[in-house]
Amino acid sequence: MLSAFLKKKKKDLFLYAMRLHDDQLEDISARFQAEMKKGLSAESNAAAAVKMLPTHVRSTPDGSERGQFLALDLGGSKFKVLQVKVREGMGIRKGGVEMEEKIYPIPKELLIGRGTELFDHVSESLKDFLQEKNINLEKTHPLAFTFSFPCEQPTLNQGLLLSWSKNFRLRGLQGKDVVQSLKGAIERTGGMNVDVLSMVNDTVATMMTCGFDDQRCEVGLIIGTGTNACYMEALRHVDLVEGDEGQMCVNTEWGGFGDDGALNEYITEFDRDVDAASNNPGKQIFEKMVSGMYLGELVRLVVLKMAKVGLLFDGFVSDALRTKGKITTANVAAMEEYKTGLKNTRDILTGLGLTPSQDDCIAVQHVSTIVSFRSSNLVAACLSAILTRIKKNRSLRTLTITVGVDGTVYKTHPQYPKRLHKVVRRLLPESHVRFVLSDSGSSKGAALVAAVAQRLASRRKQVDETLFPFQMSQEQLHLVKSRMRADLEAGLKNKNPSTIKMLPSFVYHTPDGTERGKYLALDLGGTNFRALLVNFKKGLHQNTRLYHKIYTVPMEIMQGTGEELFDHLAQCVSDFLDYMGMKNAHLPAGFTFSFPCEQTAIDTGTLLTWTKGFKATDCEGHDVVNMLREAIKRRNEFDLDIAAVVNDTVGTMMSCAYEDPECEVGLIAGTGTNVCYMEDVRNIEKRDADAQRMCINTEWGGLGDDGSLNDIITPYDAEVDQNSLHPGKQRFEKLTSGMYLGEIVRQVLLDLTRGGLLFRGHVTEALKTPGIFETKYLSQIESDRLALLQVRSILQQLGLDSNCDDSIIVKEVCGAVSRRAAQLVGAGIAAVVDKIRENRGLEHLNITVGVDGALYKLHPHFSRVLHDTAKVLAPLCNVSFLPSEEGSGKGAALITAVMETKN
Ligand code: 0WK
Ligand code: 0WK
Ligand code: BGC
Ligand code: BGC
Repeated sequence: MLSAFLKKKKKDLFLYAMRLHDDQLEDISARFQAEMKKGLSAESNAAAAVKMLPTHVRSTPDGSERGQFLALDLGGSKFKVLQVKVREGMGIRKGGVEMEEKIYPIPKELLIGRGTELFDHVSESLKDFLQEKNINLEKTHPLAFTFSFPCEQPTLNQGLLLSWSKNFRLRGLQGKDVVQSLKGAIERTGGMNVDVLSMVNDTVATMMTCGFDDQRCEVGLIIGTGTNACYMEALRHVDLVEGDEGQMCVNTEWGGFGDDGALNEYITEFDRDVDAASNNPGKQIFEKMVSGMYLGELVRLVVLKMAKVGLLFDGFVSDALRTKGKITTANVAAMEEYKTGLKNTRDILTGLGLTPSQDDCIAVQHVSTIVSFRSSNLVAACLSAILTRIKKNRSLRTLTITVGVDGTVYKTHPQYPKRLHKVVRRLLPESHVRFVLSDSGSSKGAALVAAVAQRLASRRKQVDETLFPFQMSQEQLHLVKSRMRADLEAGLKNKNPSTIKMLPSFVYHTPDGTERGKYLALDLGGTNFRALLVNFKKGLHQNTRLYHKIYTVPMEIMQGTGEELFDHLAQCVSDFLDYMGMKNAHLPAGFTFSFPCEQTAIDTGTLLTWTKGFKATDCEGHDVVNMLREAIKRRNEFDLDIAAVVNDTVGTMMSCAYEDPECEVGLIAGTGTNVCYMEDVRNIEKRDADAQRMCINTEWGGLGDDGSLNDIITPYDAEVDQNSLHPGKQRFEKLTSGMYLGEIVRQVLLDLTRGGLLFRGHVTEALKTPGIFETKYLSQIESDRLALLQVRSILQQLGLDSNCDDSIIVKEVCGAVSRRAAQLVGAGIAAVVDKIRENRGLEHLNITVGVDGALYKLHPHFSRVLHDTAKVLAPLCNVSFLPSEEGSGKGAALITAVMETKN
């Protein structure tokens, strides 16, 4: 007989391979970190053993979840049907959750039958639950589905089953959407209305359940029949999901760790035997070393081998000991009970038809300890890998986090939790890891996910409803085109006033390249004033020399007296002439004045009405050229010969026509919006001239001032118009130009925030401040290159504290408002070029539109949407758009040059 000591030695040897030392655990942790990376990255995910499945759960509970939900909890040791009331309903403790549940056993044969049969059983159980709990069968009940198997989820309520695991091995569902299968079964059962809002893995549901009471809970861990973990990963690392802002919960499916051989040196012969005898050999290697479905079997195989080699029961082996599953994980737990462990071991072995000696019992108890110790050690190693990754993601020195746990092994095995906690803390000494047991199963968490899904879905719906009026249908755009056309026609007629004034510009030709000489150009645009010196030299165009200086026009000047405004302009001109050293040059000047002026000649222009941000007094009805001349005279230090005053659209057309002779339309999409084009004189009733064509400044900004656009004007537009300097005027401009788009966005954001859909419903002072949302922010926010992070920092600058969902919605609102603006301008252009085509009786027209304005030039999408819309609405015109390089000032100089050569 072997000496007891030797025997003991040999026994220990047996289990030597199962004793894992910290350096081995650190090695396993490192390997698992590598596996996680592989699973997260798009190019290596397909071959990764650890699948790292995105769950579309983007946040842990934030206290706003509420609602009543049905819940199904399928895949663990017990299939449960539940009703979960979150913070709602009678007698609920403030902020509490009330649950009613019923466990429905699943007949064994169903676990290896057809998938549809299992879901029929699930659905019938659901119906039984509704009837038993007298839950109204008519009402549609939102349902949260916990399904504890690896599923690829394109969205929160879709789950393509990748493979079965544990003791489930059904046919016909792999690769299928299990939510559809559930819906199909519920339909087949009939008599109940259920809306499956979300499907989550049990780890995710467990994390959410524990996150309900502990905001720090960002990891979900199951050590039950199977084992698995999930955690909140930075979205930028989840390649399979678009977006890089915020977080998303990833279901690691760590049960598959080792399926690619990564754990081979830790696999013992017993593990191989368990795997070989399992219903999914080669799969879930890590799970088979750790989880409740296999621990008992591992112990049995070890004890069996030790008995066979005579180290136990004097070599006697009973049939029961040879029989698979005869030692359960519950037995293992019982054997490790503090006080009763040894007795339990004797009873269990006796139950297996063995007559164990005291040593045998101690040895077998020891085997159980080693096997379950290894399990908790392996879980600790992989858990510390996850926690280390989270720490790195957030570049934290120390991590304080909570892990939500569930599962029979963790819940019922006496030593397991303590051992696990101890090893995790030993592997991560500087972190503070709290473990919270999920006291009521995972369905509370599943319901919380459904509540979030419900809130997101309702928010989505409300945002879509809010933004729907901004979506222009082709019909609506065609209507706008025909209304624009009608008012262009009406504006040319003498009879009745038209919303579109169609102002003659007295410019009859576009440049022909013969222009020569030095000219001054003054350019009062929407946002600033520019003074330019343009020198047209012999030879090619690019020989034009141009110097300019930009001057701001302060608000108080824009809205002061006319005298102050023109004195300001004269002072800027004086500064420019000093700057150019030409105080005494007495040059001919062209004056671009981007406001509606009635002209009776090229060098006079009576301001009809201010627009945009201007409201200077004593100007409307006055000749702006005289007012400038007066101001220059008042300065009495230089003299100017203002030879022409043109609208900025006309200046832009001329400027671009200098480059491209086909340019016969000038478009401004800036602070304001407007277009001019070469109209046939025969169509201009109010002005006869002996030229074939004349450029008409349409002032199309006024379209709709007679209510013709009321069917597309939204309440937000009406609000912006009411708060504007010139209510009721320039309605088309107020739907399309830079001065107003930011305000429209602000009104929509205000409304969404008041509706609790944004910024958590906090209407900040910032959001109530007119003009705070400058149009430049739209351009920045909508740029594709800009991650949501930067959107948030823009919102931050505006004093709007936002989360990632908020920034997504803000970006959408900006997009809806700017897209509509570009489409409407596109419809306007289509009306203009089609008129020109018909004026000239052409089947097909090639034409170029010269464009200027910050909105067109700086907005990331405006110009493309404008081009596409014009193309669709004027298919018989081939319209090219030519952004003006030097602004309309050059155009004014060109016109002046034309005038000079004529005189
Ligand atoms: C209870 C949870 C369930 C999960 C189970 C896992 O409610 O979602 O699947 O824990 O533990 P098991 O029942 O497999 O031991
Ligand atoms: C630059 C032109 C100017 C015009 C302006 C419009 O030179 O005449 O008024 O573009 O763009 P905004 O400055 O309004 O964006
Ligand atoms: C499944 C996981 C599940 C785990 C715990 C594993 O077999 O693949 O999806 O989370 O068991 O139930
Ligand atoms: C003015 C037009 C100008 C346009 C673009 C509008 O507000 O009425 O004259 O062309 O803005 O600057």
